[in-house]
Amino acid sequence: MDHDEIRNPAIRVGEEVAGALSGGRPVVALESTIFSGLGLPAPANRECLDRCVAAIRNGGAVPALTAVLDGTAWVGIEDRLVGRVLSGSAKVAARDLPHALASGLGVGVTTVSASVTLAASAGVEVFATGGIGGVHRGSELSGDVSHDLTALARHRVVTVSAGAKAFLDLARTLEYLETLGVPVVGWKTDRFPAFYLRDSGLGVPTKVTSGDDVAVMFRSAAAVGHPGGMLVANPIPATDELDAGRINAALDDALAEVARRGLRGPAVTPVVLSAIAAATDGDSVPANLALAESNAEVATEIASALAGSA
Ligand code: PSU
Ligand code: MN
Repeated sequence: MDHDEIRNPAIRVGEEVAGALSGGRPVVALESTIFSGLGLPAPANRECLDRCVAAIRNGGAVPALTAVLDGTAWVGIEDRLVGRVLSGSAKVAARDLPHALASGLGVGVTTVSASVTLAASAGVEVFATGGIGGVHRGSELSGDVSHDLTALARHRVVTVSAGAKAFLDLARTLEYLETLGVPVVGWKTDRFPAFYLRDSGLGVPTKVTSGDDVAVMFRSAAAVGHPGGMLVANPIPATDELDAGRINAALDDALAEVARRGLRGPAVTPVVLSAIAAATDGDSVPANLALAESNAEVATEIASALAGSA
């Protein structure tokens, strides 16, 4: 790290996003890990981003892709720079942001925790992802609990996801969200989804049926001094859901491979995702794209409701 010159810590809001925010128009933030090779194989990663961006624009909102480029944290990466993000391979969680910015990291792809942190700093209230991180199976020994959960509790941002990553301990993830005081609501359902599946077998405390429902809850939370965000759990569209037996067998195999290779921490997800893709003959990839696009649509409806209630 170069200490001779203390650079100004840099967060840059894209021009279109800045214009929308100052005009009170809806904005939806996106993370970048899922659109990198760490989240999806090329060319599905670009297709996923294109579909999410189109869903947001079709709904009348402005997309704000977050990432770190040359030591600058962007909220609303400009189109000319998107190619660099897609090829990024350094995963940046919220706690990695200080070092990424201070060291001038070339390309850092942001996780949910980093994206929610950046969205909040830029004044973006709604964020869409695929699945959040959470409590890993075996966390009683490994201690592996994603910082995503803490970030949801810390920042006033609505996160829309298809539940959490499929291979987590979902019951413990929900318990942990409760411990942290994060309201969890089901989008048109009272079931907590399991990424590729519409129902994990676990329930959620509250069902919402519109962007307005979420907007009223979010404004109410702020009014009573609630410090953090909310999680909106949106199940994968029924036509894109995978077969439960097949996906669970693929998950078990993938986790066995992770254990055999002794992988831990941030290295786990990319290996599990590619093992699942291989075990499902690639069917997990279109499912992943469909759920991400659906989350972007729901996030846009919520962002529009919030923009109308600001
Ligand atoms: N869910 C997926 N694919 C992913 C992720 C989640 O299906 O790539 C990424 C998200 O960016 C999430 C991150 O924030 O993994 C969580 O990583 P960890 O478990 O290391 O905290
Ligand atoms: Mn982790």
